Amino acid sequence: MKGILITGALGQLGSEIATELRRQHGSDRVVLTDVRDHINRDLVEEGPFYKFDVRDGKTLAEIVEKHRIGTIYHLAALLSATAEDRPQEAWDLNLNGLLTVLEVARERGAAVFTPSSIGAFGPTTPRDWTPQDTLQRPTSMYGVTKVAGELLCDYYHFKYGVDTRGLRYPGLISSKTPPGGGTTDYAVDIYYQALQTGRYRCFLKGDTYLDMMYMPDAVRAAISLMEADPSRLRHRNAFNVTAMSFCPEEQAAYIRACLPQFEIDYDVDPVRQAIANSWPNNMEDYAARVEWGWKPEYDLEATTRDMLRVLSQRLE
Ligand code: NAD
Ligand code: AKB
Repeated sequence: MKGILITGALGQLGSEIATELRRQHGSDRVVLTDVRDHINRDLVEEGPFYKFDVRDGKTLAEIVEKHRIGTIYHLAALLSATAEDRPQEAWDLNLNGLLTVLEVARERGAAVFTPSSIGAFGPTTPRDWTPQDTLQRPTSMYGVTKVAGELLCDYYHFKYGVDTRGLRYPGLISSKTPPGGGTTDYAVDIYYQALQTGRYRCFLKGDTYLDMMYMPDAVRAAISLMEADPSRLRHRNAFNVTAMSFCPEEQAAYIRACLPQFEIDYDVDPVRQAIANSWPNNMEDYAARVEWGWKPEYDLEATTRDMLRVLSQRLE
């Protein structure tokens, strides 16, 4: 069987996809790559790891050849808040990084998974039950790169036959690796602060609804999509997937059910609030359910209980 390679493997999503793929296939068969190597040292040390910039196509091609890679999970990117701060850098990494991966995949016959995001939608997109196929005119640099990336992946599929697949992830909540510069980061930080200080100052308004997903569902979604029967896929880049939609006030209420003294207040960041205002309140994910059997397992209550359980053990 061919190997699997992950770019951005030490980040929030990569570290968890890496752990699951190595559990399923063995550490030697899952090659991790990232531009940094000082975090998640367990992953760096337990199997093949290469530190390089994903835009270095020569190095990537050599590694793909050496390890007989059949599938690339391409996760190296700048997220929405960082991208808005450094838009030119975001364009360069998010699109030239993707183009580099697609070119190597085309030359070596590898399949490519690339996450898109709720950020691929914009203020003119229907905000409630956002359809799979709809207007996409995002106003953030992150969103611009995500829409362009979706189109580029479809192009490589139709033009060159590369097996490209992707998901429009909502905000991801996880306990292992902290999030890396997104608008939905509050939904993770709130659990750490609830346990450590009993209070949280939120940078989004309390009534801002956004789609979210707990990491075990996000990992399962990516792997299921890459294992799906291609003849059933009418869409490819990228499928809406969601598990829950809530606002900070509601999340605080669920935390209070476990930690009654918990308090939240607000100090709104206009940049991240503007990004959140341009994203859907909640998406429909019917195409993913029909075409490859997507079904989430964690709602807000289950996510909150599990996050508080895992983090309270870790922070002891
Ligand atoms: P992250 O910031 O946690 O991880 C990204 C990783 O990419 C980091 O480990 C970083 O070191 C690495 N990286 C950065 N620049 C690089 C370069 N030049 N070369 C190689 N590696 C580089 O991000 P994440 O949350 O894990 O996101 C992964 C993907 O999922 C991204 O495409 C992101 O847009 C998408 N996504 C994430 C979320 C979320 O809530 N986390 C939601 C929707 C979509
Ligand atoms: C971000 O907020 O940038 C990410 C995302 C939803 O794409 N979490």
